[in-house]
Amino acid sequence: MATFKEFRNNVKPNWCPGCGDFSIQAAIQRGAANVGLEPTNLAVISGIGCSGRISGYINAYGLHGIHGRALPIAQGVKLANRDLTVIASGGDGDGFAIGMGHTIHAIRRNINITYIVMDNQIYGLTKGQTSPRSGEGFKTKSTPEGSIESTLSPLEIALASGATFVAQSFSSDIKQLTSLIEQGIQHEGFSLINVFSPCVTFNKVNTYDWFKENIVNLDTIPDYDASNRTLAMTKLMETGSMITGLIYQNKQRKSYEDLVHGFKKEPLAHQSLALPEEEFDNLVAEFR
Ligand SMILES: Cc1ncc(C[n+]2csc(CCOP(=O)(O)OP(=O)(O)O)c2C)c(N)n1
Ligand code: SF4
Repeated sequence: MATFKEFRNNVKPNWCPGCGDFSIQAAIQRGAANVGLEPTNLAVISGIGCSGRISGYINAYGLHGIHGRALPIAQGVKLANRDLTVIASGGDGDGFAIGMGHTIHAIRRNINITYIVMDNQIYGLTKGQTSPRSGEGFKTKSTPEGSIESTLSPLEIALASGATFVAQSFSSDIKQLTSLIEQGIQHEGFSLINVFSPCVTFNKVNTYDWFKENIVNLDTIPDYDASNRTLAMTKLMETGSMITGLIYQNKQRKSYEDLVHGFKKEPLAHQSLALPEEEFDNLVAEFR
């Protein structure tokens, strides 16, 4: 069985020292090993951004895609390879700005992949512009007088869009994050894990200390029930989306793959695409 070290490669991340993304990389490697995967069982598909580099830093199949397009690629990879564990990843700009349309439809489609958003509430790679996750009044080069747009709450949107697995964590809480990644991988459907991942270079507001002061860990809420969607929405709204832990899981709803009639389990590349003559004749007869 592979250990987390086998999910390491010899590529040195060029993230800034202290960037939250390092811990997310480590949590994915540990989570993959803990659920018994081998590097050849895993594909990590990412968008563009500092966070998007993650696919190059994990020893697994990987693809560093296009800004905002990690999910269409990841869903295609999964549908062609049902036995592969697929993780999609990228920044809050990637998934909640340019890629938001894909995010909503991937949520409601419910293909069995895990989507890990590295949420630093700013655009890091392009040197610090306001993102949809930035707070109101947030000052950057793109909003020098402070952001006048309201902050997007992607987890509330996810719940409203029919999500079957919604979780949130903090890059400093590697134990919780690793556990959520394991649960996300094991969930039979689309799992969304938003991870607060401080950008130490450009975001001087949402710092490690700021997150520590503002996060509300679900473990501190007695009798929280992650199968109760209304409760999940209420707690998100009450805390300004600052709750961490497993927020909502619906184990009843089947994945897209399980609902598609006749969808074969083996990878497309191993299937015979030849159509027996009798089946061909039947098909033609249907349209006569
Ligand atoms: C189609 C397209 N539009 C814009 C860009 C420029 N661009 C690259 S990364 C990025 C945003 C980065 O922010 P985020 O996705 O939050 O990731 P981070 O760098 O913060 O990890 C933008 C706007 C691009 N590469 N492609
Ligand atoms: S600019 Fe920010 S997000 Fe990008 S590597 Fe540096 S600390 Fe991380």
